[in-house]
Amino acid sequence: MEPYNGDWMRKYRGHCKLVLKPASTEEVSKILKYCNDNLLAVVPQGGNTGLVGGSVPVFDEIVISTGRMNKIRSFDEVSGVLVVDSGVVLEVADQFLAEKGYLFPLDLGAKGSCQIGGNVSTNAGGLRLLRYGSLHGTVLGLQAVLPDGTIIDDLCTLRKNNTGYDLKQLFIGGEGTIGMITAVSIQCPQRPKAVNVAFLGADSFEKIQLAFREAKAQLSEILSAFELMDSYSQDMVHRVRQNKRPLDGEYPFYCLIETSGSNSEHDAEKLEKFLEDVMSKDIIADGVLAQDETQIKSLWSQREGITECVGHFGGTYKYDVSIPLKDLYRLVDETRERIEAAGLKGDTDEFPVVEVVGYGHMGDCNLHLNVAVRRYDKRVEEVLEPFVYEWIGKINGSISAEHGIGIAKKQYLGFSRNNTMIDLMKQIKKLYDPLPKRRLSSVPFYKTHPFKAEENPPLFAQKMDTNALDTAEVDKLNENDKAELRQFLQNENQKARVQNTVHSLTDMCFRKCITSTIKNGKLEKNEESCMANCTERFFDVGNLTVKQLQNMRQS
Ligand code: FAD
Ligand code: 2HG
Ligand code: ZN
Repeated sequence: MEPYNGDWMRKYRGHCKLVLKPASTEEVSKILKYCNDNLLAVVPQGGNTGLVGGSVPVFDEIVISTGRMNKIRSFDEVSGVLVVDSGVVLEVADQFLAEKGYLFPLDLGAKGSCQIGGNVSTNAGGLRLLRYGSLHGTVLGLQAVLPDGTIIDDLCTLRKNNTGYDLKQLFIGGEGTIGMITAVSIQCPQRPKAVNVAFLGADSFEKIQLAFREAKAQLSEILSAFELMDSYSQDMVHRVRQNKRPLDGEYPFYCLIETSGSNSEHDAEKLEKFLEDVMSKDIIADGVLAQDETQIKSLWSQREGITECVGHFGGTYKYDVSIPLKDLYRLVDETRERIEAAGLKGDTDEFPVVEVVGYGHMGDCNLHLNVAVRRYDKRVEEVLEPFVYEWIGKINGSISAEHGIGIAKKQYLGFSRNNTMIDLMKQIKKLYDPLPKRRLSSVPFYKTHPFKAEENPPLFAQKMDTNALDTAEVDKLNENDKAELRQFLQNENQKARVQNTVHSLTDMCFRKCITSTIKNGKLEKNEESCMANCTERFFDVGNLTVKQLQNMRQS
């Protein structure tokens, strides 16, 4: 159960006891209907690579994992339209397309684990949005299941379809809050025959902006990525991997430029000319061009590896934001200043912060501000939040450029969306998931289902016990083993009963004590002590009753 209960950043944690792995849309429909009728909370989970805690069962929901829905349904080699189950891993889809001369129009560092349902649900942006656009444009159709089990079949494979509201758009980036995506049809471009990559160093962020402008002008239609990295992020990669740096010198800023076209020589020539030009104008201080596939991979890994290397020391506070280009890096500088002024950053273990780094999809005005920490620490969080969100709010940026809201940013939505919009979102949520009376106020609308109802908790444990045994296998055992198994099952059943009691007790106390919105899965101080009191009193009563019964039996 462990991998389903935690997230990639080791920041969010749930205690879910049941993971369901449907293999078809119909099975998803049956599960959701059952959970809806019985007020059981669920959370959809794909590859669990999300960076805002949205896929983690922080309210101990049932996890519905899409991993077994992993079929490529169809591919039209003329139109380039691919239809896949939501549990197909992104890299698997792209490899399938490569054999047909096509490309998946999304690429990102987690491609080996993330799934297409998760990508679409988060409206992931990734490394080539600059070239292939957002999933809001490339996804042509969806199959999804609403919380009450209703199947929405909209697996359209046509580009043009102006027949009323485009309902699929609500599921793209909807983070599973209004239903589960079970299949996706998507427009895929031809795989470029020629890919070239350059890695450049510059003396200032202003110069990187100039380089971006020149790249758009000179490389125009073949430009497929323009990625920013600061020296701190590259130092991290170097420190963790101990590898050779791509350039001989060290610079405050770096960018990775990729071109994708149909003529390798022509594209390489264009990129070389561009490089000569920006170096002669003193925009770029130094640069290197990849000579083969291995070098292309190695340059990309300097950029794609940042997330992993930054997390290497223990954890990362992540801010995935959209900011107008001219102000983009200022946020990193100001954040670093604040962390240093608070005395939280240093080289030894007593300091929680290792480094403050900035990088991202410069071509899309999307900055990733990462604060690498040795451990998650309230003092660091207080310096960062709400500071970062207020900063973004003031310049009309977006507090989530591509990772979504999840559990991490729910309470900060107001910095990027006004009340009218948030109210509309809540109404949409209610329309698709209408259980308002039974929902607890403390459960965010940014979750698929309300908290599970008091009367239902024992359900899971019993179900798992009966399903776990294959009677034919049991018959093969000798008498001793059978007796041992019986004893084991008796113990497990007893454990399950205790767990169920604790579960219903937790639910009851939860309802009584938790009145605020939960932030990062943590409770307020007064809520914590109320929960502790409530559970302790419950056990006191239990103990007294047992004692009283024993006394009665003895007398
Ligand atoms: P999960 O993490 O399992 O789920 C994400 C959210 O979608 C959750 O709210 C979940 O409940 C919901 N969900 C999942 N499946 C479904 C479904 N079938 N129906 C309805 N809801 C569902 N993101 C970017 O945008 N760009 C990047 O460049 C990028 N790079 C990354 C690099 C690394 C190393 C890592 C770890 C993450 C990166 N991410 C990036 C973040 C992440 O959003 C993506 O990895 C991916 O889109 C998540 O897919 P997943 O299958 O892992 O979804
Ligand atoms: C990337 O662009 C991803 O590499 C992850 O979106 C960003 O780790 C992050 O903050
Ligand atoms: Zn990103």
